[in-house]
Amino acid sequence: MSRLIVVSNRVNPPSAAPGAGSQGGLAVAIAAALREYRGVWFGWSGQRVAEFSGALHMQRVAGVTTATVDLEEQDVDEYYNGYANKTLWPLFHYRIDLTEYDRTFGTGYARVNCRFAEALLPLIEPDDLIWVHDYHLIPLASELRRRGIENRIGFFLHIPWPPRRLLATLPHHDELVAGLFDYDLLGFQTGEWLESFREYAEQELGATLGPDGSVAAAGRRTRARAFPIGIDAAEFAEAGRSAAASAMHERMRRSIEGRQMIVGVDRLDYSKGLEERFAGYERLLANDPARLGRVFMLQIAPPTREEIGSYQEIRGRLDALSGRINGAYADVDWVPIRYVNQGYSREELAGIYRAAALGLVTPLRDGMNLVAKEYVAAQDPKDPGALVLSRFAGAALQMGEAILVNPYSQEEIADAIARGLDMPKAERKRRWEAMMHAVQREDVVAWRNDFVNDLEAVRRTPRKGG
Ligand code: ADQ
Repeated sequence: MSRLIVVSNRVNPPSAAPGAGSQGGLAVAIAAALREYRGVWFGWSGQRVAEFSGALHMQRVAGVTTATVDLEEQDVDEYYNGYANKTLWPLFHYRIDLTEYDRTFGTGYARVNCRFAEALLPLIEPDDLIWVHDYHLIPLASELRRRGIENRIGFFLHIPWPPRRLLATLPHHDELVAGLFDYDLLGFQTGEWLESFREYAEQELGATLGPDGSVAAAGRRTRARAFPIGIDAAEFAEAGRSAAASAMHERMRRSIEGRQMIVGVDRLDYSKGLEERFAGYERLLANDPARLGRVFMLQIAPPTREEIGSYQEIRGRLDALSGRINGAYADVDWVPIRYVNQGYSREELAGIYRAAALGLVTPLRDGMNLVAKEYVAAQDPKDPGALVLSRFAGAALQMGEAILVNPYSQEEIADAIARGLDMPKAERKRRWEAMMHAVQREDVVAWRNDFVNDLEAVRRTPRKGG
């Protein structure tokens, strides 16, 4: 079996102490992949240094070997906060209004990808499979090929692929996308994003599309497929059976005091539709005063990317909005929104999800959305909660038994919440069973096996002239 090298911007090895702090969906997925393969996880350490040295920090944590490099302040500004999170993230989430185009961002992005390739080079053995993750690292394969690497290299995009006409607003978009043709395999979350990519390749790059998923342009050929990511369903079920989960479930049960709890769990990001969600919930309270005092919403939203202006602004707006709604509707013994800005361990999250009558997952645009899957996995099979899910999350394609909504519409959100809260138990169980089946079948193990097997099956013909 080939060795696996995983490359992602941040490296989050599995925590040595179970339950100590939170781990994002990607971190859990990658740790699960590396547990089985004799591999290395490479990326940025998260540390900033005065001068880039390329020195590798090697570590072994809970069976996973990690190799990280530090970056300079300017690298972090231009590559991470700049091109990745001020340019590509908003653009790929259809937020052209928030997208910043600055030439220095592009330069920094190219420089860091070049630095990553240099640092990674000594770790690569001839048979290794290299699996690169996400929008921070699109040019990495080209940088490795330029240095003579002929290994099989795959790329997985965790976020949506935008429509062609949106992507065309990015200066040098064609150069960026051309870099993807140095990968042997490209993975997208859903058929919809895959289609957008193929259309872009055909229309903008004159690519030829093959029936087997191959996409060829400018003398290079890659293969593109949808690989919907899942959660580690077995691990999450185990987290749900832990003492920490039970303790949290009991704590929630006591504080719910017979009311119905609606739960939302998201990184504090404008793509998650939190303002629209609060406004939709407010509409419910305004439409249906009988629910006052009988329902409340718990929104957990730890801040992310706090150095970026658009994130500071949305945080300010959410503080104001939750404050306004609570001010308008709260009573001496009840508040409609419990708005919490901290993270919780996976065990605690499992206990919180289970205590809720309804999960509210309404991103405006989301590559997949693992919270929807975690919510389903955490439910009590005998009395599961209902799920309201945005039709613009990749997860909606696999979870058609959720109550699907247009997250931009306050009325639809309000109606969907009411419907979910009032749904008879038999219907909740029927819908939950169908969703749970999909969550278990299309879990992170299937996702990883699928991708790695496809990558392993690639036959490479060495390129001429790099
Ligand atoms: P994210 O945008 O981070 O991921 P998501 O898929 O929902 O979105 O994953 C979030 C993860 O963070 C979940 O595992 C969740 O439990 C965890 N999390 C969120 N809030 C938390 C909190 N308060 N405490 C603890 N944990 C918390 C990106 C893409 C998604 C895609 C994933 C995986 O944007 O569309 O599904 O990658 O590919």
